[in-house]
Amino acid sequence: ATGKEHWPRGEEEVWQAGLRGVDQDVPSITKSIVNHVQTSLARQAYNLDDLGAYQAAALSVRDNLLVNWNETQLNYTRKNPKRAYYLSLEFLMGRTLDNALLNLGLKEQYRDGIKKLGFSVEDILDKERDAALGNGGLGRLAACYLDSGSSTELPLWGYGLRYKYGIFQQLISPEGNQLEAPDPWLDNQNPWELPRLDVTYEVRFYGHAERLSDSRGVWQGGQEVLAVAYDVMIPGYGTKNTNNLRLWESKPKRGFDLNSFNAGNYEAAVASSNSADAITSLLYVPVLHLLIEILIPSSSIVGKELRLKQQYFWTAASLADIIRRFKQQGKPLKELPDFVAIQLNDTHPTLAIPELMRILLDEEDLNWEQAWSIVTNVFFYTNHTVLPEALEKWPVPLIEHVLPRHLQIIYDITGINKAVAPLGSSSKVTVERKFPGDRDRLARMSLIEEGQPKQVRMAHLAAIGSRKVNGVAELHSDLVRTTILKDFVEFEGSSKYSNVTNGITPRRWLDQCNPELSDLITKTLKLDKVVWLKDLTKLDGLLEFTEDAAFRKEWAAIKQRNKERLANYVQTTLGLTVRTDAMFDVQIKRLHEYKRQTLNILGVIHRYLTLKGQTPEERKKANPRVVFFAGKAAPAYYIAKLTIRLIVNVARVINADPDTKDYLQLYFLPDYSVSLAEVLIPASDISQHISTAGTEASGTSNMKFCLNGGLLLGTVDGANIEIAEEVGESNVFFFGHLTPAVEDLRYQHLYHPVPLEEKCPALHRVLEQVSAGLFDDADIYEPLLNTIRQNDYYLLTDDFDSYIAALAMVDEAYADKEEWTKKSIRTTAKMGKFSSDRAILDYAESFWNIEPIPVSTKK
Ligand code: T68
Repeated sequence: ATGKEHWPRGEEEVWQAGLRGVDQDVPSITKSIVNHVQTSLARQAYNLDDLGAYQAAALSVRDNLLVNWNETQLNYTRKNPKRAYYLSLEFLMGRTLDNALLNLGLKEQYRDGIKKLGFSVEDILDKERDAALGNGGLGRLAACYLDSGSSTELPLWGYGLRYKYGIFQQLISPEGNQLEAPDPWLDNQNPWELPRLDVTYEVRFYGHAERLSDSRGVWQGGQEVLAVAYDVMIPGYGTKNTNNLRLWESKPKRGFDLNSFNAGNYEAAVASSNSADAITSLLYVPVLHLLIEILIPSSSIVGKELRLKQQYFWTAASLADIIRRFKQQGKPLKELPDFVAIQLNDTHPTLAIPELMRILLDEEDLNWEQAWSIVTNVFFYTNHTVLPEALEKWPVPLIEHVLPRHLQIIYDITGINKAVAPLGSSSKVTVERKFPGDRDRLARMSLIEEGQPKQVRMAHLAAIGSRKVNGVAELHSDLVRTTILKDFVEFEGSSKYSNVTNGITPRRWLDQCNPELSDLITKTLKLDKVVWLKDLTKLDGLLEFTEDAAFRKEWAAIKQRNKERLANYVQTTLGLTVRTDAMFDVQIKRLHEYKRQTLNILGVIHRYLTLKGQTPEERKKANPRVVFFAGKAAPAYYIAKLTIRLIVNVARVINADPDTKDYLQLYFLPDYSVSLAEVLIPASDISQHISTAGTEASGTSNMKFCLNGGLLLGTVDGANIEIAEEVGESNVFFFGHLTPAVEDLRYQHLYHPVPLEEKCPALHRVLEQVSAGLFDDADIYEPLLNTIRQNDYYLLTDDFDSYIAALAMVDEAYADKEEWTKKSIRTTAKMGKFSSDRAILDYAESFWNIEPIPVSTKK
């Protein structure tokens, strides 16, 4: 397909010579870097620091990505395959340069070239700022899926928002309080994005909507905001395929209001332009905590409206872009589901459902049945939580104010105005006919929750508007089917409600973060590393080497060097000396009561008190441990912030105690990020995933630790269960009550409470010491301790003893170093299932019906 028709102008040979791509030998690389120093950065060798060298190297690598990106997009345009779009409000990308070098297979060439220019590749890589456009697991999952989409050559694009500020930077005050600072990550120019100032859409807010017929309407007036596209190239591993992540920036449609300006009212002149800019200025931090809403009900109204505007702005711009691309094929809209699949990452993009209905009904003149049939074959919805307080609901008056036409459509979908077809169904089967007289069921299933004010239940809208609904691990998907969406399963049948267990990209989470282990695996498996990194089940070839003492020695030595790398990081960033001959025990994740960092810190205190009560001789038998915590708390989440404060103050006391400091050290590492995870994960001997059973949908860091040969200490929850199934229960440390017991235990707490000193004396002793002021002022932690003493919703009092017993088993197992290393090898060997390539191919085959479209390597 490189016939003359593709050379619209000039001389073909000249074009062909130019199109041969970027030369990738070391001399060409140094030339390209120097060139960028001079002409892109306008600098010279004599004033070039590491940051400048990073920027020039990044621009040089970007040239390679752009060539591949262009070829990939041209290939898609020519072949017109069905495409999938991943709509996510969060993409937690971390750094790009190292990943791009590894995916392109250019790391060694750039290492040499950069060295020849007088810099070190490690120093340069360290200058890059994380792109932290996400909160936690949900955002990092989206980033792993993009890596896998490109690596498996699927036509998959991401759509998100280009926040000016990513997740806040976390500082820890001397008292141990979390302080938040802005993250102006774009202050240094970002070489990884391509502004597409010509790709813009207008997005409307407010105004008024009128009905024109049963299903059609018009929406006019209000505010119009411009969405501008920024494209981020997503290179595949070991392939030229390079997909696109399109991030929208908001911009005022008109510069400023001339009337106000002319009248001398400058503030009013820029007010509407400021409100347009505001839409994409900040990443929203979820406050998954009811209390805040109850205590300060109006505190967040402005914030809420902004969040709703973000969601609509992003879904409207993305849909407009997707439909424009589809229309270029000249096909009728009824074929949209044959060419487009849209995955909704949680309920955040659910407004896409009424928005597509609005486009099809009001702008494209389709009737309700035609439109609904298109919609319900285009969308797919992934749920990431069953915690009731985390399910999204929007007040009806707010939607009515911001999106009046969408509210009408939502009411039409729920059937209030369409008596024959409730729940948007185009068939005659309705909830009312299937369950006659069951009014409770209708109320439970309604998209609208009664109350003051009425609220729209976004999970219900996402479920009924989608072709498939999935949870993110087997247990979680079961809970979705049997709890929050039970009525929908009973109405629609269970085949629509399925599971895709999460995955992680082994490129970043093994090859990039743990290069020595990656090399050892490549050497041992005698496979090209591209082969096993693209088919991670190949890792099980390591099993036969568990009995090989020389191999075990190398394996353990790499873990040791990774521990030293982490200790080195702590020394240079915090000025603290970590002992590296101890077991490294790590818990890193967002701070939340359900994740139970509190259980961990109370366990640490228990260990400390036990050591303190021992003679020096007795202590010598202890397994020395270094415990690491990292994670951010939502700024308004008081209890989570108190937990951080407790950890920091316990650390201060323990690390200074001469009796125990050889046996127990404790660190809270500030400002957790993707890059910090890349240092922590390879260094862990054991990691903790200890949520109350049934609350952690999946977890993905559990997979990352195990892939790097760290063992898992956890509850029977989320993906921990599937990890144990793969690696064998003898290689994980499980404890705690199981999901089915949780409800009964909570009931007992409320109606048959047992005093703590009887129920769990060990925990009682720990709480007494905290209350007595052993670590800080006596009263400070009472609100935190009271969550445990009073109704203990997350069951710390029920699980504490079995948690302490599990910690003891970990100590015992670690005492036999050879046996421990065998467990470590077996764990890595059985992690093949958790590659995000497996997960994305599952979405591609079972949901989206899309296929790999490799860029031909022929010139
Ligand atoms: C996480 N969810 C789950 N949410 O907690 C975790 N929420 O079990 C799972 O492994 C992961 O998703 C991937 O499936 C989140 O990370 C959020 O960050 C979030 C953000 C905004 C609003 C609500």
